[in-house]
Amino acid sequence: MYWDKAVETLPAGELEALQLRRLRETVARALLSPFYRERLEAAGVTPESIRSLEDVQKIPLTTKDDLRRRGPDFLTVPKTELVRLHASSGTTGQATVIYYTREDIEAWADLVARSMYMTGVRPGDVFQNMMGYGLFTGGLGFHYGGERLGCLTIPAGAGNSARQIQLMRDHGATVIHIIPSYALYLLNHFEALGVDPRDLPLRLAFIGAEPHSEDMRRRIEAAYGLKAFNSYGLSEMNGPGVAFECPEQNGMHVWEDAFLMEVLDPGTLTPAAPGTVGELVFTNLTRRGMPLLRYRTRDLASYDDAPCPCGRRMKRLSRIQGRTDDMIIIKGVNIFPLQIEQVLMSLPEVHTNYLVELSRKNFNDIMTVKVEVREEFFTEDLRQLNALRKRITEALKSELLVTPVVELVEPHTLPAGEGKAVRLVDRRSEG
Ligand code: DLL
Repeated sequence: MYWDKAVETLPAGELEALQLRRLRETVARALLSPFYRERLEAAGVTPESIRSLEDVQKIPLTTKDDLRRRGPDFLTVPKTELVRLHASSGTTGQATVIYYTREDIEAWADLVARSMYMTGVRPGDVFQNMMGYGLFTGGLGFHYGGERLGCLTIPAGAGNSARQIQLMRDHGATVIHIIPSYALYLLNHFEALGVDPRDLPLRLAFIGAEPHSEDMRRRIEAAYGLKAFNSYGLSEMNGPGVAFECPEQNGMHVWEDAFLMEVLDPGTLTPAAPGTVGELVFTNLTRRGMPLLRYRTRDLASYDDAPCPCGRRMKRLSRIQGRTDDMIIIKGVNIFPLQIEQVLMSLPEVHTNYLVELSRKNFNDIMTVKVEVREEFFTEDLRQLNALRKRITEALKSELLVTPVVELVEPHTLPAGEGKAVRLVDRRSEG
């Protein structure tokens, strides 16, 4: 049940002691980098000044902008000790580069293997990794994890849907790693080929890298006949394998022996209480080549520190509710795209895809939600379609408190890809 029982079940107090020791070691290491030498000296932070975990708050926060501007200044080893680099997907602006030493790659592979093992993957499983190989961490991160665990690992990569299905059938994939929006999209190809994914030996899936709702997970589980686990990570903290769901499927355990997590009130930047949504801030506790201290992720979530029936004490993270930078403010109301998804995916008539467009007319913000409707509900009868459109509008309005313009479109007409889904197009600056 445990990949590393001693660490995963560390009793109260011992985990914190380990974290404190590693935090001080990391501060000492970070002082080897030009960036943190400047920052920490200016703030008067030394390893000795960190006497408790709360003292982490003495350390200045690190932002994506720091990484963009000063990238190589974060290195604590000569470049000759580096064996890999990855770059963030850059969904919000220019990409940032992360460098890894050999030990960093090994430690990362171990965390991913631990995550996979926790959900029930075992040596001998056939693991099809359907994420982009390359600068994105989702592909190679899980590839090394799968091999480490002892799976027959298929480096399928992203896209090429017909081949994905062929590979699954030919090699009897039992475990898949897939972007959730692509998992729903791929169902169209299964249907076209007349193959029912439930007839395949698939039993587990890892879905992550983009926000998705509980209903979306249940749809994927039902359509594929498997259990799907939420997986969270970001390039700046290696990539995947930062937090992962256990068989309870009730929050993602943060691997706190490797990452010190803070959840901060986005306004005051002071610690948020358990159960309260705040911005996630992470500090590497084991990284060698490029340790980051108090990295602001911009991701919003809450945590639960109650013991989990699985026996792990490590805190559990809620679903990522959104990012501080993807919040839509419309008519003064704050809206996260995930709220829209939650409403849409709970309606059986809604197909797999949707798109939110913001525009401006006469100084008024307009939110248009384009919704794909399942074939069987897309009738020629205008009255019925209108009734459905009204129902969707009402459902969105009661969740969001603003009234969107809902447009119903036929299945497969909205743009869909193999990478992270684009759910929001903001044209307000054009109008
Ligand atoms: O997406 C790492 C990853 C790969 C995670 C594969 C899981 C699976 P980046 O490209 O740097 O790294 O993007 C990181 O994606 O800050 C979140 O905003 C978002 N994200 C990642 N996982 C989840 C998730 C990878 N489970 C950014 N739910 C993060 C919601 C997620 N958002």
